[in-house]
Amino acid sequence: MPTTTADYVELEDRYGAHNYHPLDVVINRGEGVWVWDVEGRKYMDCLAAYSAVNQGHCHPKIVQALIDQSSKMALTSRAFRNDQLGLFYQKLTELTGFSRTLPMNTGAEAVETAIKAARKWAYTVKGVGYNQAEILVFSQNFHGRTTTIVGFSSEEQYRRGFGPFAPGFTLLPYGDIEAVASAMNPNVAAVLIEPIQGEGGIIVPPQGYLAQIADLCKEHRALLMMDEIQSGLGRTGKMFAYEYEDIRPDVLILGKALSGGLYPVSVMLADDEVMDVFQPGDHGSTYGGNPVAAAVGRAALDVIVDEGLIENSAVQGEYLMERLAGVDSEMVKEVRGRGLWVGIELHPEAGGARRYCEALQKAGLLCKETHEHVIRIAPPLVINREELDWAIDNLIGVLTGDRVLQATS
Ligand code: IF1
Repeated sequence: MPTTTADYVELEDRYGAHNYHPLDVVINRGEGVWVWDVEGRKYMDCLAAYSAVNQGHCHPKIVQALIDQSSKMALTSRAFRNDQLGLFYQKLTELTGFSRTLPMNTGAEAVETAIKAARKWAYTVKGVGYNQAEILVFSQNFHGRTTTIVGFSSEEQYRRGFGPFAPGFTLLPYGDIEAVASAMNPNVAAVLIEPIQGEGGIIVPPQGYLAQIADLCKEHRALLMMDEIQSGLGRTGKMFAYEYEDIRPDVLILGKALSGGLYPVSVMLADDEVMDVFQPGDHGSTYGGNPVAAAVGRAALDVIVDEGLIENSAVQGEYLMERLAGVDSEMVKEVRGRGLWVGIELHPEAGGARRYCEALQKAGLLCKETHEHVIRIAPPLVINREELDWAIDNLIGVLTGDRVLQATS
């Protein structure tokens, strides 16, 4: 039986696919913002499973929903109905204002669902010629790992070796409204965009950019499809990041924190005109909309609202930015973000963010770099001021000083 970190690492590396390069910390317990490794060390989780555990690890109310529902009825398939799905739909409509939900499991599946919806809407409602629909997407996007989705990634590594890819996507620079304006043409079915690019490096577009895209979409009758899988559900200090621009997309895609980390749950939301393109048999999923997912999803949404996590994200996030803005380190190029979602971009001379993440691990903070030079900070939204101060003190210690030297020597 494995017992040490090294044992577990060896076991994984011996039998698993090598498609990740994780930090060598083997976690076996979590509660709120904290996790523990197999050797009993305690860490603050500053990644929150890429925002899937906004509600904190193993939130008791969501755990209870999982236990209760999974011991009663777990999976019916959509060939039959279940008593949980309608309640989940209703909650989502109340929260978002969209009239309909289509449930899937992973984020990538929900994005694929939105792509299918946009294309079919283009042919059956907008009147685009068959197989001519175009979807505008953005460089540095991240929408998942399916072959269609990686086909329009601008990240060479996500694509290399996985072609041939699906046509019908036009890649534009992110943050450049002129590029969107000139790409618009009658065949454009939709614009698919992250309101803040997560994997791209916590890239916040210029204020007004999303609103201008929304206007262009209206003018050219294209759907605005917002991927809020990572940015949504409180992460940025609003329920949805698009609220910063006072707009409403035509399609909203959610995942990750929709289950608080307890289960894969994703959805595509839209109003009737778009959702009605789906007829029985057009689309589906064995697990999508199952009773456990529906019950867990409903509990996860309740926790975000009832426990004031959006407000906490806004308040603590502002404090985090304030304190980081004052960091006196030659290594830091820029600090950016919104709510409890912050990217610290380092100068190339810093030698990459990975070694800082390794140093932070030694200091008791689990962070993950994105791209080569950005440390991202995205703790569960249940974090309190005391915990945040502790994290920032350590972060500043690592960014400004000898802790990195110590850790990497
Ligand atoms: C991995 C990244 C983050 C997403 C947005 C869709 C999806 C994601 C905006 C797909 C997923 C993940 C997947 C995970 C790591 C992570 C990630 F670095 F890869 F890009 F968060 F920044 N839209 N993001 O962020 O959702 O199918 O995974 O449920 O290792 O691939 P999924």
